[in-house]
Amino acid sequence: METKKTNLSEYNADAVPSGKGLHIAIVVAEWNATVTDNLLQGAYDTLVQFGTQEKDITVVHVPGSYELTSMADHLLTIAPHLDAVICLGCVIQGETRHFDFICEAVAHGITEVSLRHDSPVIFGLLTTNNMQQALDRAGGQHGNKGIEAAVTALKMCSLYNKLNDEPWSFNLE
Ligand code: RBF
Repeated sequence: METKKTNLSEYNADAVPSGKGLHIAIVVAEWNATVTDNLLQGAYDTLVQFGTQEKDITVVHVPGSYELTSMADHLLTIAPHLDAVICLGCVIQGETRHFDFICEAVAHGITEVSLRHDSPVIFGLLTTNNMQQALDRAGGQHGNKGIEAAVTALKMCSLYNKLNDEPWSFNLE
């Protein structure tokens, strides 16, 4: 069924925490690069818009979405000061079962990595039936999931930092 809302990437800028002083890695898959380039642009621009310095944003390209997880894990192991890792990729349904295997592996993998390290790892994987659906969500009529991934990263960094500073305070307003 067609998504009713047209732009799913609308957000309240006042509710987005500052990205100033944060170190963030973006891991992006080369498969379906027309789509993932747009996701990367959306995520990168959003981080800069909210104050993250360009020198503090590390972009790492991996061959395919399947490699997102191992690279996120590796980066957090060698650079534990990273405040967040954003994973971006695009898997498009084909005639064989690769779609299910890759999507499941990435979803479980990202959850595992985020539990193994003390920094949020953001799931920015498009899993679509065709290229048009992917383009619609990578700067097209349904917004840009890269922007949403960056906003989620900023919100999660803020939550982690607040709780790390004051672990017993549950009033996070
Ligand atoms: N990677 C993607 O990021 N998106 C895809 O749509 C995609 N389709 C694939 C289809 C097949 C049949 C195979 C074997 C791989 C595909 N990959 C895709 C690449 C995958 O994520 C990974 O890079 C390779 O399987 C090497 O580990």
